[in-house]
Amino acid sequence: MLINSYSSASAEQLNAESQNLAVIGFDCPITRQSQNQNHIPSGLGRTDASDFVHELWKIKDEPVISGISGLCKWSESGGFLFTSISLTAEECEDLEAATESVYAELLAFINQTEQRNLLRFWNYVPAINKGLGDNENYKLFCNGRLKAFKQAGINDADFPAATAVGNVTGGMTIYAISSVYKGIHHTNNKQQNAYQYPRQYGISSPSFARATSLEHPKGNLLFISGTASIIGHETLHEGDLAAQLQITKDNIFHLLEKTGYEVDSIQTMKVYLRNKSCLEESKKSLDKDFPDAAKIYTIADICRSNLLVEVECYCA
Ligand code: 3EB
Repeated sequence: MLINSYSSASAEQLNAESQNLAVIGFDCPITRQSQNQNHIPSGLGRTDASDFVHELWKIKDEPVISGISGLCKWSESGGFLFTSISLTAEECEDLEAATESVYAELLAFINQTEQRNLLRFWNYVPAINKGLGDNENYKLFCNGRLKAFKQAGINDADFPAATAVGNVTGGMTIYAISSVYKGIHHTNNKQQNAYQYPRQYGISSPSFARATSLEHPKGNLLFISGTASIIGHETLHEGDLAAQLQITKDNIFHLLEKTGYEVDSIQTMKVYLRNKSCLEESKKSLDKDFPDAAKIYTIADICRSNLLVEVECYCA
């Protein structure tokens, strides 16, 4: 079964462990050297109070094979494939073109493997709120992503669960989990499908599902996408952290209910905070409703500048 956890071990310690599909790093720059390590730099920050150093993905009791193909770093175990590409700041100066080519390469690589069913994408984009209107970086990213998906013949109903937030280091890291097993992509009845958002949110709508689940012989699993204080297509409670957290939790409860997962099936919650000052209130709010889930609090810009917090979940 696919296991997600958080670790306080160093990169050196984790490099010596052979069973990790992926070791995700925080508070470290996206450089050329980082391409060669068994380590994926997220570009995200941590808060001073953080007791984690890395995020880990592994398969219980299964060997891992890994390699590099072009820009793709990949690892494979138990029917799951983890693939990532990182670009330095200079390499993503034209963000739309860079995103399109990264997605084209990731999708082409994944599609020629046995694990070609897309389950989950993470997108850590530079200065995501920089630029005005249709030139905001998030919107340029959405243009590049949608072009690559279309070019690969992947349409709305096939988009997997995802997160897209702004990193704090510059550069861009995109990573994906795919599988030999086909996932089921879910909508949120309280939210408009992101791929059908109206024109005001950009030329290209965001290409993701609200959640993706998998019925797996060794146990079912569910990825809940980055979830925020949005109802319909509108941001609610601008500037009010407590209220944004409540809407976010309501959306997560709805997705759990719709997909048939219990609250205590949530293994991990990865929380993205626009400001360090959001930490205490967010912890209080999430610990109250999800006491048993392991949580990390990262510093990231949320893709809409009026959102303070976003939360994703992995359930198994
Ligand atoms: C939203 O619901 C908030 O563009 O891949 C959440 C998860 C969000 C994924 C993406 C964006 C993405 O529209 C933002």
